[in-house]
Amino acid sequence: MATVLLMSMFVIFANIVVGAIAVKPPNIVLILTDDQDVALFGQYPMPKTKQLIADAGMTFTNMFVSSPLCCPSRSSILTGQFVHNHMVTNNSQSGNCSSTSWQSSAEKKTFPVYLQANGYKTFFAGKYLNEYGSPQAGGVAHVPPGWDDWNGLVGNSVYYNYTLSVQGQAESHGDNYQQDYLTDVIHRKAVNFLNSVSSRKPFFMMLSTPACHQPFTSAPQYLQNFTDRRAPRTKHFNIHGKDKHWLVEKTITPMPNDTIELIDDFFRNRWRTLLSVDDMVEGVVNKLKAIGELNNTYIFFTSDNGYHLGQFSLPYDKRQFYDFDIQVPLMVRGPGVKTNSTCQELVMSVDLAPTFLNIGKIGQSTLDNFDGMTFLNLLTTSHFPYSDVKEIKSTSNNSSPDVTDSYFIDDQGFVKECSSWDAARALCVSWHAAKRTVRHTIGFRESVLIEYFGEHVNDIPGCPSYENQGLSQCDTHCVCRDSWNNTYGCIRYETQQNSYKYCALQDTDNFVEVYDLRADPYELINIAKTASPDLLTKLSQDLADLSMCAGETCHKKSSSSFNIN
Ligand SMILES: *[C@@H]1O[C@H](CO)[C@@H](O)[C@H](O)[C@H]1NC(C)=O
Ligand SMILES: *[C@@H]1O[C@H](CO)[C@@H](O)[C@H](O)[C@H]1NC(C)=O
Ligand SMILES: *[C@@H]1O[C@H](CO)[C@@H](O)[C@H](O)[C@H]1NC(C)=O
Ligand SMILES: *[C@@H]1O[C@H](CO)[C@@H](O)[C@H](O)[C@H]1NC(C)=O
Ligand SMILES: *[C@@H]1O[C@H](CO)[C@@H](O)[C@H](O)[C@H]1NC(C)=O
Ligand SMILES: *[C@@H]1O[C@H](CO)[C@@H](O)[C@H](O)[C@H]1NC(C)=O
Ligand SMILES: *[C@@H]1O[C@H](CO)[C@@H](O)[C@H](O)[C@H]1NC(C)=O
Ligand SMILES: *[C@@H]1O[C@H](CO)[C@@H](O)[C@H](O)[C@H]1NC(C)=O
Ligand SMILES: *[C@@H]1O[C@H](CO)[C@@H](O)[C@H](O)[C@H]1NC(C)=O
Ligand SMILES: [Ca+2]
Repeated sequence: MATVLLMSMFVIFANIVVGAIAVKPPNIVLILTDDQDVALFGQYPMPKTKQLIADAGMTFTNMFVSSPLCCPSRSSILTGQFVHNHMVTNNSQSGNCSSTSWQSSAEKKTFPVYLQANGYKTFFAGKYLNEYGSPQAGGVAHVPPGWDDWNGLVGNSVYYNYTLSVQGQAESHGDNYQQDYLTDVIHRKAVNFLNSVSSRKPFFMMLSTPACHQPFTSAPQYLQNFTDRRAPRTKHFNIHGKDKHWLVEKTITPMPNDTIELIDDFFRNRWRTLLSVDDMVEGVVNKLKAIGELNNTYIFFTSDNGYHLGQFSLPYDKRQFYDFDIQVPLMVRGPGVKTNSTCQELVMSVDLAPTFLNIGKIGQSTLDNFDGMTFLNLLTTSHFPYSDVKEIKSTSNNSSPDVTDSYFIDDQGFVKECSSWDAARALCVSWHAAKRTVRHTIGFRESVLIEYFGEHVNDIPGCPSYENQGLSQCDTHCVCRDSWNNTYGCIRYETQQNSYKYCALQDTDNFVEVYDLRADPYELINIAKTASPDLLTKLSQDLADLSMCAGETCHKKSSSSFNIN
């Protein structure tokens, strides 16, 4: 009897041990850049990242953020919630950016809290939320919950002369490149952390770089790169937006020469800062390989919002609802992720948190509480049919290749990838057939919600006539980049048949912009006055519904089938 009991106890014990080894969840690395676009070839200057993440995994061609501004967007990444649920509406504490109210509510339910409780060792380095570390919000002593190893930047992105909160203690940095360049500091801290991880405990690592945000300070060895380049002259570059909302109408077209010079300078400097991120990606991947964890680690690479440089004569910034500001890169590699693959499914920043929890084997009932949905099934190939195609024959016949796209359709209808792009002439000078595998869309989600609250300040330096007018970010000949009434909700649909965007502004005109992105990918023609009333009713109703969703209702509403042709 005793022997039998002992035997069965041994069996149970052995199972637990074997089980524990077998089910150690994969590690996760999230690399989050600041203000890196898709529309202006933001991924182009990163050849090592392309090789080590994109070619080794999956590239998403339809990844959107919940709001095109740092603090609201980052709060969505952390909580997996839309802005109307986490209530971080702008970059100020009064708009809940890292505010005491955020700390006592939404921050307690960010994804690292769940991962840590489920046995992950968690590490953070870099920019967190723009108001993090301010004295009114607990200063550097406030270490956000869920992080075992905390290295949070005080304030907004900078490259030198900053303070980090290292486990709640201030660590000051000056401007010595070898010691202080923030992207490199994040790189070194990440490698040190990887030296300390145990092979028995999974880890989560978030590396949040200042690149390629203002002030665009590159490492000294990269100051001379890209001198021959200039900002892409996209189809919407330096043209006046037609039938667009008030703030866009107020821009100057053609842009003055000094504005264009500034834009070209910003473009080059943004790319230069990304070269250090590229080095960091290489360093982290090599270290993961050296410690034997690379094949059990998912690496996600994305950004908190897009960017524009001269589109519709908006000099520079984000904060608008056009694709250039709301679309961001997303590349993922990891166990079971098909190499060299592309996924066209609509995914969002709010999906990241539930996807991490899914990888961490946290139960579906917890995942259901997030506004976003896990896309782990899209990453691993076993659940869906997909087609491997060597060269993709397009059904459309566009005889003039769109040289502003890294992928374009040649006059025989084949998809080509640009391999050498002449920025000065805005020409693709050589290309090869696109060889990526493309997965047919399965309708993971059909719509995304974007919410934005326009910022305004009273004091407008250099533009006295704009004081106390409800505007902000005015420079480059007093063109303003934001205003109280640049406040909007948008729904963007993407199905196999249709691609629409519907945006409703909360301004004195209740202005509406609607785009048919299949027919008009550059959002040149606002069809709000010409579209069928049925379509407009459907779009505005779906926007209203999604704007009030929470948790599971967001999943249902964003996937509801689209019936209008
Ligand atoms: C991905 O494709 C590129 C060419 O586009 C090739 O050089 C590379 O070896 C491929 N990588 C993998 C992991 O299949
Ligand atoms: C800040 O967050 C709290 C808690 O979620 C919410 O009640 C409040 O309305 C938010 N403030 C703003 C300005 O959105
Ligand atoms: C850093 O701060 C020092 C002292 O205030 C200043 O002299 C230096 O120019 C700053 N460096 C940068 C890159 O801003
Ligand atoms: C940056 O410039 C250096 C020096 O010209 C060059 O060796 C290097 O290949 C460039 N790097 C990239 C990624 O363009
Ligand atoms: C602006 O630049 C264009 C093209 O380089 C040039 O033709 C024009 O004279 C410049 N205008 C001014 C005011 O400098
Ligand atoms: C990772 O690679 C090691 C050594 O090549 C192997 O023993 C291990 O099973 C692999 N793990 C996974 C998850 O593939
Ligand atoms: C595509 O366009 C070319 C040039 O206009 C034409 O010759 C060809 O027949 C077209 N092909 C199709 C499939 O429409
Ligand atoms: C941020 O939002 C709060 C609450 O609505 C508002 O009082 C504050 O003025 C906003 N900040 C800016 C810079 O617009
Ligand atoms: C937007 O706000 C500006 C600044 O307060 C104001 O001049 C303009 O009339 C407003 N436009 C609309 C459509 O609300
Ligand atoms: Ca940002």
